[in-house]
Amino acid sequence: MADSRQNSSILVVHGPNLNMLGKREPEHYGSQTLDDINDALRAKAAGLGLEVSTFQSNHEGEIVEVIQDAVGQIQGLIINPAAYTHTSVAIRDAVLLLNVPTIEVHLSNIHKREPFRHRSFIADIATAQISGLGASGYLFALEALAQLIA
Ligand code: CA2
Repeated sequence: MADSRQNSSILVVHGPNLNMLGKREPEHYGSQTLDDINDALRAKAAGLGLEVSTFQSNHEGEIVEVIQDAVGQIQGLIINPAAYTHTSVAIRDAVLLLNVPTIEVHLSNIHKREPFRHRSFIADIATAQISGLGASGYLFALEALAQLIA
């Protein structure tokens, strides 16, 4: 008999400049590339019975659109809005449309950096924030989502 169970879908969104990971500023953001992080997420997801799709954009509107397109399609969101963390009401409003467990991830500890990075437009609508654990933060976020949506 066919197995009708489907893997839960997780969307991972990376904001502006994160396509430069591993190429500049390793002291802040580590030496792994974005492809390394996405590959590690896919490998971990397979073991957790989840499906991960990843998206990176340097454009606020594209991020809003990918989140809108995910409404009703995903069971969890991992988002590092990068600089838009500190500025974007539009991404906040899009995340609110989803109504799924959401983990905000930052590679660096934004609370130990410049004051303008301390404010997040996502933190109070996210389930949790992981900040300062480098690329591992994304994997911890995936584990957390696996438990939250089990
Ligand atoms: O720590 C994080 O993950 C941040 O979201 C990264 C953003 C920064 O604006 C946030 O305050 C904290 C910046 C991403 C820039 O990524 C780069 C990667 C390599 C080289 C240069 C920039």
